[in-house]
Amino acid sequence: MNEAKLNERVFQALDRLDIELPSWGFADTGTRFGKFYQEAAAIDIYDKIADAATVHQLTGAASKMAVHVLWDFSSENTPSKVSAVAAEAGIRIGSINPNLFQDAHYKLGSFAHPDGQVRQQALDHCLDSINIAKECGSRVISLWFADGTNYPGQDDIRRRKRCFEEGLQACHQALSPEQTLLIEYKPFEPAFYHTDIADWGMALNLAQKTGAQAKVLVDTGHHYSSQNIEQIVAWLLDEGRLGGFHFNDRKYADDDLTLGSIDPYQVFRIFAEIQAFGADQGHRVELDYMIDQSHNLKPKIPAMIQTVAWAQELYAKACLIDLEQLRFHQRRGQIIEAEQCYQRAFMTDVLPALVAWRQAKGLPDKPLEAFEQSGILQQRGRERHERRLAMGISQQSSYA
Ligand code: PSV
Ligand code: MN
Repeated sequence: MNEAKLNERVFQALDRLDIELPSWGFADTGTRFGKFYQEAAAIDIYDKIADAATVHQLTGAASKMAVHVLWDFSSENTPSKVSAVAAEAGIRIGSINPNLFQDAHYKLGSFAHPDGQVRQQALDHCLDSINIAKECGSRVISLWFADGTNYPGQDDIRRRKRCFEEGLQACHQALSPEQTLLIEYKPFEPAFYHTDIADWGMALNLAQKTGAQAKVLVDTGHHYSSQNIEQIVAWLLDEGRLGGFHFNDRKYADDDLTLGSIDPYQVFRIFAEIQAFGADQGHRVELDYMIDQSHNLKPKIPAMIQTVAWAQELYAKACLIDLEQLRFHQRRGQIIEAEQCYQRAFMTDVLPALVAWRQAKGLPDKPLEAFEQSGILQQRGRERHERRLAMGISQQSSYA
């Protein structure tokens, strides 16, 4: 492929790619063993908006921020105020994530809890979240349930399944026509015997029973080792039920590592399925790409810039697969040649084209370096440190 053609393809691909950042990825978080605090970590929703906006300003590809209802809204921080501040900062509020796992009532589950009152509480929270989405002008309500059990015999798995069908249908009825309900699956954690929505098949089954606006969300960290995620993506696309992604990488379980840090070829293969599907359909595939990472060790804003920039490279590489050639070799059973269509695209250096795209958009050539030179991290660190002192918030390590 000559340079002009390559640039054209990459530019078209990059113009399409927008990745939502998680508000929770800018705040202090930890593992169950403790927290490593960062001075520049966001204290409140407005800091998170400022940080997400910085990532967008430098990468041009992260115009929305996902929010978690309980963590980000309050009687003071209302949806309209939060969205107005986001708009002023040049971004929008993206997916709305209800919180159905933190409250002590949810010890035995939310939608599948044995007690109808708790199930109702969970449903009410989802209905409130759908309204919050409407107020924020957000299209997406993203549901993740920690529901499950820890011991064989602990509860009736079929009853729990039917409760999910009921709860999700009730949510669906409250959606406005342009809204989408995303159903996320996860095999384990915090439940360690069975999780009610453990895999993509269960999520797909529930989405199909829920209604046309219910889709499946694939969190790349929520699979057993060596599961073929791009096959799941291909099947969900073919069923018209792929809603979006939570991107992150993992080595062992739900490790929340940076996208593509362990296996960039897998991200490329996922993007390849999406591009091929779009080409076969003759139109752009509408998906919600989101990052679900909370960096414990890396500084948060640069980690997000790194993530978005790397996603752009991998997406651009995937758009270089010569689909005509690929299909030609596939039909003839030419395995090596077909595989090389993938390998050549993956190995192509798209960085010069990405830099040219950045220049065309008035973005810095090197967003990470630009961020480092800006001094923003130090400045926000100082300012937030002072604010924490004034508010009496301690950042003492929780390690003994
Ligand atoms: C659960 O592990 C999850 O992936 C869900 O998407 C949550 O919303 C998110 O992490 C943050 O806790
Ligand atoms: Mn997730």
